[in-house]
Amino acid sequence: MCGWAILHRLQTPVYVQTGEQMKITTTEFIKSATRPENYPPVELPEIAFAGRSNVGKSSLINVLVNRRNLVRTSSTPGRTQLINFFAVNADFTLVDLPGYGFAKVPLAVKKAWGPMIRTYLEQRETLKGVVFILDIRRVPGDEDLKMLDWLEEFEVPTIPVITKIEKVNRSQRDAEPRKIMAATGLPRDAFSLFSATTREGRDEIWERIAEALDEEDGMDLLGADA
Ligand SMILES: Nc1nc2c(ncn2[C@@H]2O[C@H](COP(=O)(O)OP(=O)(O)OP(=O)(O)O)[C@@H](O)[C@H]2O)c(=O)[nH]1
Ligand SMILES: [Mg+2]
Repeated sequence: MCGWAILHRLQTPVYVQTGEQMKITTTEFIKSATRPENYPPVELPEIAFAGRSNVGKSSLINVLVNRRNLVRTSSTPGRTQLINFFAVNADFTLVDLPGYGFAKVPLAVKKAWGPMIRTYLEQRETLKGVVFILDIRRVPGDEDLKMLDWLEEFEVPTIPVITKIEKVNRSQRDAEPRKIMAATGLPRDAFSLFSATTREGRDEIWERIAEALDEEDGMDLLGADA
């Protein structure tokens, strides 16, 4: 009985708790990196967060792990220019990717961004999925679409999230995502709606992350209608 329980535990990854709430016991900053040789060792499965500068990537991570300031958020867009790795429950890694699209970032930084992100998406063996974040009040731009192309090209399972939803009224909550669907070509059900202010959508995003971490069940949304 006891042996079976242990075997069962070994076969069921502890981070997969679909239908239950994800329990966060520890969250820890591991390191920052720009190049593969500086990434943390290939050990834990990983979920990265991508989106335009100031869209709310760091805020989303903080809400997920119930920490006010694990990841630095900022009203000055373009502050995060490194790939930041965080370990959760010593079980899996969350990665805050530098944002794109901020006009005032120096040209050299802008030029470095593309190869840095492309290389990460292409080469990171432990990457199980990317939470791709869009602002409900903004029609996706060229850089958002380029990011989606890369995710598709490298076959990274993608969890599209529309954030800052508390900023708009009920009717815009229906209307705005339609513009986002038209621009990205993704269906309405592909998107989870989220607000870092009200924490709405948090549990659903955790469920989708758990699914992506569990490789077998992970769903490649972008490839779904191919
Ligand atoms: N109203 C509202 N504000 C939000 C929400 N999410 C983030 N913000 C605010 O948006 C600003 C940017 O948030 P960050 O989480 O720092 O955004 P980021 O995507 O990490 O930005 P960079 O690191 O510069 O790429 C901050 O002032 C946040 O407080 C949200 O759901 N609702
Ligand atoms: Mg940030």
